[in-house]
Amino acid sequence: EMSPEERDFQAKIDAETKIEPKNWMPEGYRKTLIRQISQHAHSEIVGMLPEGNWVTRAPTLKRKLQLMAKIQDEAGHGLYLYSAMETLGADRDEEIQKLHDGKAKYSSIFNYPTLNWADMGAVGWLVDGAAIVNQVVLQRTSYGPYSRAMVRICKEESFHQRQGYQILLDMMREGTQEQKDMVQDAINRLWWPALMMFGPHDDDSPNSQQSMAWKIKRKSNDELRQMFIDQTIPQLEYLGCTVPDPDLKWNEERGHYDFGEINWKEFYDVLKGDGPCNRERIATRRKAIEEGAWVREAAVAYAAKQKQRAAA
Ligand code: FAQ
Repeated sequence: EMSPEERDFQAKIDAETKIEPKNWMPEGYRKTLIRQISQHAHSEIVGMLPEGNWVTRAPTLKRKLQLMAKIQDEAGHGLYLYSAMETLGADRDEEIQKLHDGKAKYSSIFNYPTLNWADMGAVGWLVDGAAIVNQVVLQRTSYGPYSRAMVRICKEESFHQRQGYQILLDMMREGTQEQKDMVQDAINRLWWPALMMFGPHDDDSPNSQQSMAWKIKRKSNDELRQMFIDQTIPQLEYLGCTVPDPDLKWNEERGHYDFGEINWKEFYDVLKGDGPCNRERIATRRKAIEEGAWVREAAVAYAAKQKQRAAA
């Protein structure tokens, strides 16, 4: 027997009416959203680090400005998502503390190193490319603030993806053999981790069924992964590169690319904190928070002073 609140909530979900912060919602719905949106926000913030690694070594001023603009967008996405999370009653400081204690998840992809300049291209093309496939669908998520955040974020991610692909195109068209080899090397290292961004197989995804029923997720992990591969392989061919998957081939009957099995042990090792860069990423975030403490304290003191002045 549904309560009137539950009935109203379900009616909204059925009618594709967004759930807004002040509406009644099941506790599980609220918790799932806090989990997903906080993980998403942490991913944006930690995701600044692999690219931050290359700001001082960008090959031209133009590339440096583009890279800085992209990284600043990611900071903006993170703050935007933390705000969406706060509308659910979660505390930003508490959630960030969980990240710094190694208790919160963020996307596995950001625990891999960026070893050469071509990685900046491959991150933009593959990582932002995968992010877009996932986030375009999330524009239709049932929670209003999250859905609206995705609309803006997707616009910026499209620019990121284009700038990444352009880096790789330039290197493949005008580069030396050594630069072309760097592109292929970057793709070889980032291809499988990019596919892991979509999460476990649907059958091994504990959250999917309920999240799909609540319309938090609109397409499954495997569906999105397939969409990403299908749209990325023609771009790969246009570049003149390959992916490190001997099983990848077009399947005429399915109308999709077949592909090999992901190394799930590696995926779960990274989730447990044992990826190549997990410790370094968390240590860098902790240091940034500690070193920025005086700025936050000064801002609070300034705000208090302004308030006092206004009252006087
Ligand atoms: N990494 O039951 P499911 C970006 C966790 S893009 C780490 O399938 P769910 C832009 C999952 O959280 C990246 N953990 O879970 C950018 C769950 O954990 P829990 C961020 C993963 O939620 C580009 C457990 O495994 N995008 O930042 C991963 O239904 C370039 C079981 O999995 C988003 O977060 C993974 N790859 O589906 C920035 C998109 N996969 O808490 C800088 C929004 C799964 O139950 C540079 N999120 N897990 O222990 C989503 O769409 C979903 O949360 C999924 C996972 C699809 C990621």
